Amino acid sequence: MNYIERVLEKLRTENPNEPEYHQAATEILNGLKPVCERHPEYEKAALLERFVEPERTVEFRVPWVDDRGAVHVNKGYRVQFNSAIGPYKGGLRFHPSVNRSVIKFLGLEQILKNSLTGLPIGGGKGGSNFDPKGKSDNEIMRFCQSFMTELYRHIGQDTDVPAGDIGVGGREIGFLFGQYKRLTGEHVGVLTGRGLSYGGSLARKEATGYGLVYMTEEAMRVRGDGFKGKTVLVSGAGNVAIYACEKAQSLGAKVVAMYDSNGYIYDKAGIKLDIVKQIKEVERGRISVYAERVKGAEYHEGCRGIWNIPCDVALPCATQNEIEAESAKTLVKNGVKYVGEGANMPTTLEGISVFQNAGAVFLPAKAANAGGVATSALEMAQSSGRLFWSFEEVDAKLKSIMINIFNNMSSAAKEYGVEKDLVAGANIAGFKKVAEAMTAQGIV
Ligand code: NDP
Ligand code: 2IT
Repeated sequence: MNYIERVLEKLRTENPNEPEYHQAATEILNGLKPVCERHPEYEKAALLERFVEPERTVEFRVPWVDDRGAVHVNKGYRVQFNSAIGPYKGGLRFHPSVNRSVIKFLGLEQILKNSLTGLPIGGGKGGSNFDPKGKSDNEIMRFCQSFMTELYRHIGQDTDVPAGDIGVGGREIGFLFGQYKRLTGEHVGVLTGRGLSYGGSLARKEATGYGLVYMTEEAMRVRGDGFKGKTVLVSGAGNVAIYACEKAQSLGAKVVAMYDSNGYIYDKAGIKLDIVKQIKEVERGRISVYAERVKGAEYHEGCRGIWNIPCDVALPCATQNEIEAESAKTLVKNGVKYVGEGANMPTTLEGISVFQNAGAVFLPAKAANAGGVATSALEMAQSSGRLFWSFEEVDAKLKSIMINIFNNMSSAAKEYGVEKDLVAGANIAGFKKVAEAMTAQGIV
């Protein structure tokens, strides 16, 4: 067994029943093979063993009372994975599927994603198996207050800075921030994705989706191609999906389908995004309503069917493992040319191989969706400097960060002899800086 196989074997044995964590670690470490061959000193320093082990995992009880007076208890998590290059940074996810494995896969990915941004942020992630669906604003507030009543002692503007993820948007960040401030008395940049009236940054809301499209556009540009006239599928109908759709449309693409966890809409004439925003951002309703409001649009129960729609570009922006091998094969058969991952790990390992073997351009999540956390880091900079930048300023920085990441992962892939493999390129480019910082800081 070589070094990487031994590390993966140890990880699987010591962390049984954590399939998402195993999947992310396998993808990352396999991509690092050429780096470890070039740097035998990493094995002597057990660098990979340290890299895949969180510095700290906090697991806690979150009790709360619903509107009828019934008491509920959820699990809360914060995994502080790696602080080699900066304070822990990463979102909070509220979704019934959240468990230790999901938070650890997200945290591990986050280390390399944050490194790729070029900004000084380490990796962390957190969340709860709380299901926000169907809850009143008051229930959401009470849950967030209870969650923060434990979390506040573990975070800080210079130690660990959470943000949003699935189920955690502007409303939740507001409630979480209010409780943090009440407990500590400090109005500081301890959370990002804050509202504009209390320390947030312009363009943070749009950043992940816009960033994804900026990177995909760059991948097209170097091939003499562009979004104009392209047919695009966007999965999800949340924060990332909506702003990916908006930017792709503004570049002349036709987005024909989106979904939420119940089913997908197909609008041959092109999605009317103002209607999606009204349903999802204002009414917090189901995407099925779109087909009731838009003539000619179809609604289909179930999500997977979306990948049967022929397209040039697929932008999975909902959740992990939404594209498995079968869906990837269908997309390839129907002529997909670009796949940009807006969600974290939306493609299975087998699905990635299908795309790469077919010669589709595959932009991996840790690079393609890094625009969100990069703009969070810009929000942190504005908080520390007591500054407020214009939308144009933040958006221009975001775009240049995404193009830099694209160039860095492409050249890392080339440098290590895996030219077409941007998955390996992203892992290598992200890991180099983390490895250097960990090495410089000794065995910690
Ligand atoms: P939101 O909660 O705003 O939206 C999530 C969307 O995905 C909803 O439409 C939701 O549908 C759908 N979805 C969630 N789980 C499932 C599921 N199991 N099956 C089908 N659909 C599902 O989250 P975001 O848009 O913020 O996050 C989407 C993805 O992007 C996640 O993978 C997240 O980790 C990643 N990401 C987010 C960033 C950010 O800045 N927000 C930054 C980088 C990555 P429903 O409403 O029915 O649950
Ligand atoms: O997955 C992610 O990068 C996020 N959910 C955003 C994290 C952040 O700190 O902005």
